[in-house]
Amino acid sequence: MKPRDRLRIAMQKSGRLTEPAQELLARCGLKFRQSRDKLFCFGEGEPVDLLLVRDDDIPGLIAEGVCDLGIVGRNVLREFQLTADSSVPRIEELRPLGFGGCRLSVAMPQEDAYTDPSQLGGLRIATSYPGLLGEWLRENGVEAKVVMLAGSVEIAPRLGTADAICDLVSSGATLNANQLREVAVVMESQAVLAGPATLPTDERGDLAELMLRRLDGVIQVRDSRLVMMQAPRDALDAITRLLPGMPRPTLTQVDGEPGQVVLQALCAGAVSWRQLEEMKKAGARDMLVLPVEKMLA
Ligand code: PRT
Ligand code: ZN
Repeated sequence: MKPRDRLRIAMQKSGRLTEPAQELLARCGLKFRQSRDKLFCFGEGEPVDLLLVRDDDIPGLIAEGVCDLGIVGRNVLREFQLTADSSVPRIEELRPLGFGGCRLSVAMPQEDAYTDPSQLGGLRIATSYPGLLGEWLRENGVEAKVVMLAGSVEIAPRLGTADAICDLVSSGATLNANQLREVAVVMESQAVLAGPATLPTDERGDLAELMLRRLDGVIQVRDSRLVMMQAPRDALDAITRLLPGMPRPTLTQVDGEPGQVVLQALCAGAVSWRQLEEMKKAGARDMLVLPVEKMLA
């Protein structure tokens, strides 16, 4: 097989992660042309292509070397790490991506009492994540029967095929609709960039490094806000403490008002209404919170 000279990134073909992943890659300056079979998207400009697959296949495709990187839920990646054969190359989480947030939780029928994990002892727990659930049960010293189901896990208790479930939850509406109650969080998840533990040392490795650098820039910009306001000089400490990431603000003197300054600060994170109100109480006024488009140190 001829070695590939283009970087290949696997992502979900159609599902929850598809749109945000496409948007993230677009922000990294990548443009794609979709092929007729909708399996590949060819990069225009940069030598980076996409492979569109089911999310569950992504870690395996990276391990086999079919793809170099992948965008996948941490839940899918961790399950792969826990259940893959030891001869399979290790695939790591390279970056959290900040979308696709959810948690893998244990849920029980609403009427069942629950105070701690020991109550799951001897129960049948249905899940599509036997590796993650098994690890959590072991860590909590619980012996339960793990029932593997590929889908529709939430109906198992009503069907009588399980006593509890372990499944992904975001709003909790699905659990509610099935008269289930979340009782324990096994893991917090979000979409991540997955890749081999060591990147190749050839051109594709250089491309992967470039992607990581761009991604870091995009994530940093996405999470940054430029905050501007006027404030009394003696309230600066109190105000700075309220700003996300406690930045070092730039100050400008206000003409004719020696006690007042205009403050400008680049913050690492969103600024809530509550934080703004507290800054106003501390004496700030004319506050502006602006998104950042690009940043180069
Ligand atoms: O076809 P393919 O295999 O690629 O897709 P899929 O059906 O396996 O995956 P998909 O698109 O449902 O999810 C992809 C990834 O999104 C998951 O691996 C998670 O990392 C992440 N994610 C985030 C979620 C959820 N939120 C989520 N809510 N995945 C699934 N759900 C389920 C949840 O289990 C429940 O059944 O969505 C339902 C609604 O959730 P509630 O709690 O809001 O009601
Ligand atoms: Zn899937």
